[in-house]
Amino acid sequence: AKAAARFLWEQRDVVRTMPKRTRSSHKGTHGKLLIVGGSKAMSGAVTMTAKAALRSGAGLVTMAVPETVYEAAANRVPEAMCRLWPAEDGAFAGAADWDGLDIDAMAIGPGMGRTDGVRRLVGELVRHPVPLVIDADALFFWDDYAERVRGRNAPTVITPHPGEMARIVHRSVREVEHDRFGVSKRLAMEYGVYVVLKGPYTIVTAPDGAQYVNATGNPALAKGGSGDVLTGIVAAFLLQHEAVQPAVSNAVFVHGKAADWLVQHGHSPWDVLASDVIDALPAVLASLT
Ligand code: NPW
Ligand code: AMP
Ligand code: MG
Repeated sequence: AKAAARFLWEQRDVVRTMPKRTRSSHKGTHGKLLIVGGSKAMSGAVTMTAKAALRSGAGLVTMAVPETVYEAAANRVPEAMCRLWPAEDGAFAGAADWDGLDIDAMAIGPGMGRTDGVRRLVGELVRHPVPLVIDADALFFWDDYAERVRGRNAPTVITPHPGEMARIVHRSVREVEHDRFGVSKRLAMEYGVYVVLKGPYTIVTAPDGAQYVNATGNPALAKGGSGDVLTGIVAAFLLQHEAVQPAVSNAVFVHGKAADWLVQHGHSPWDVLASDVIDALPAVLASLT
């Protein structure tokens, strides 16, 4: 049998694969990202994703949110554009409004909730043929659209934490944690997706089964919002890298490194907020140029 291809993705790999920003670039060069998320009870998630994406170099970011959370979302990230999609009970009502939307990549899930409207919307969004990051509540409906994901002809990245992964593969969290490599690899190869199984030592698995382990990050990230920030970095890097795996691994590395930087610069493992992780991105990215 062929030996398992497993690699540690280190700082030198990041430095080697980070894209350069050319002198002649303009905001369109670096990609138009659509982030679909938010609900009345969770309006912060989508704004953290948007801000993280902008801090990670995305050229133009639009947040599509249920119309009921529009003001909360728009007011928090002035650099992002905002699109109001139909709402029902404070969450998405199920229909996407693509009118005049021109996008290069999409991230879906943060704070969406799990209503039937969200279920219908997510099923529609995965049909759109652009690079796609699926996270959080959008992963809750995996069984509904998994076959459609297999047929996508643009890259798909999913970013489950162990609880979300357990639901996707119909196993317990214990079983997932016991075989993180095996569970990730089977899922990635079966559906042709890039799988980011989060936690200490996040594993990125490519559709060909190759696996890349990340060693940055610390328990300061064990707080609500951390994953929403990661999703924004992943989406922004997808827009700017030539290849998907380095984009995803670099995003995971930078996210963890930002948390490490914080605890080395006056923060404790207790106090760090997901927003602080976004605010630490400049220091980390500057160290990689
Ligand atoms: P437990 O808690 O240990 O018993 P869910 P979610 C289990 C939004 N947010 N890491 C865990 O078990 C997100 O974007 C909005 C994590 C529990 O049973 C989503 O849309 C915020 N979980 C939505 O909330 C800030 C683990 O998995 C389940 C685990 C729901 O996301 C916060 C949790 O997963 C948040 O990001 C592990 N290692 N191991 C905002 N400000 O707007 C086991 N679990 O139920 O899918 O919920 O991750 O909180
Ligand atoms: P989520 O559960 O979706 O908010 O995602 C949590 C994020 O924080 C993921 O990127 C995890 O890898 C990271 N994280 C959570 N706890 C730890 C930990 N103890 N050590 C390192 N990273 C962590
Ligand atoms: Mg999450």
